[in-house]
Amino acid sequence: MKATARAHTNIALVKYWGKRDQELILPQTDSLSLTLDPFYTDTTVEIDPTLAADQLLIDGNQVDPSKMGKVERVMDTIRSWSQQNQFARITSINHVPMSAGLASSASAFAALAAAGAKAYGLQLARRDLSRLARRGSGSATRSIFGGLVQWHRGHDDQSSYAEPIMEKLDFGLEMIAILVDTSAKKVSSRGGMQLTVQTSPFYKAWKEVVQTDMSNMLAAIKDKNINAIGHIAQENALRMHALTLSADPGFTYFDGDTIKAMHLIDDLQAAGINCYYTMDAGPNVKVLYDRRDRSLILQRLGDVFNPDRLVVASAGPGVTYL
Ligand code: 2P0
Repeated sequence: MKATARAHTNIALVKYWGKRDQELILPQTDSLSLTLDPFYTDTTVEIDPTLAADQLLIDGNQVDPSKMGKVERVMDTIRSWSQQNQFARITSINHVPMSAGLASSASAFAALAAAGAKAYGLQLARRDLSRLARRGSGSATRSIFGGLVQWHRGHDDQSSYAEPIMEKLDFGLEMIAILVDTSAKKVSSRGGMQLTVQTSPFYKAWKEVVQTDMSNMLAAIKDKNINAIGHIAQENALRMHALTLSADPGFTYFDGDTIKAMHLIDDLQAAGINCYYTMDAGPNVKVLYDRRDRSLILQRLGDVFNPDRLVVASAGPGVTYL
């Protein structure tokens, strides 16, 4: 009747950027991410037979029922799979600083899927938990697992799930987020990716890019080759952002400081310091590197950006019950 789960956010190294089914959230391509340790969501789901609808409290604030569409999609699926029709009280606490510019939807929907399934008595394999989380938000599919995770595009609901590539990292891949701007984004990922699929003349080429990047990335992970992982992630991110520029109307998530950070990392690379950048649906820049180089890179980034705008994140675990 009541369960609490914790799930962590993730950063995509090969990006998901487009759906082929809006209802089930079936993606156009595979994607691959690193689950992050410091940022997570704790969610409790408690069935309450007296409720006439689900209730949601996020960080202590009641959410308007008209804004619960994504949550309802997950909860309705749980009710359908468990053949129950009762509603629940859902309480969610984000330990993802809104200011970090890291998507909390990945951790939020992964935690909701895990807590909801348990509260309703479903005993789901983690693969099926990832299919359930997928209905809330694409990136949540991957947050069921820790470490490096692949989301298979699949050909239908059953075959589109996430799978761990390496749950416990035994090499030094790490990330620093440079928080260049913390205001709300103007174009949602959901709207932005849909516009891109519909209007970018480069979308077909993107699907081919992802196929190549996925196989090269899997090989680089097998070799524990951080430079190859970083290089592929950086090129993949640039090509994703080239898609937004090529949409109609074209748009970008970058702002001036995004470009400034990219140039700084290019300069560090040219000076022989191995670090790479990736950006998601927002202006913040995430730097990938070997943890041995952490203090040197933090120092160089701190020469240009305020050190309190730099957040270090290492690999994190998959979903757990509290
Ligand atoms: C990713 N992003 O692979 C990509 C890269 C942002 C850039 O997944 O519509 O919140 O809920 O499935 O997962 C962010 O989009 O979108 C995202 P929906 P989601 O991490």
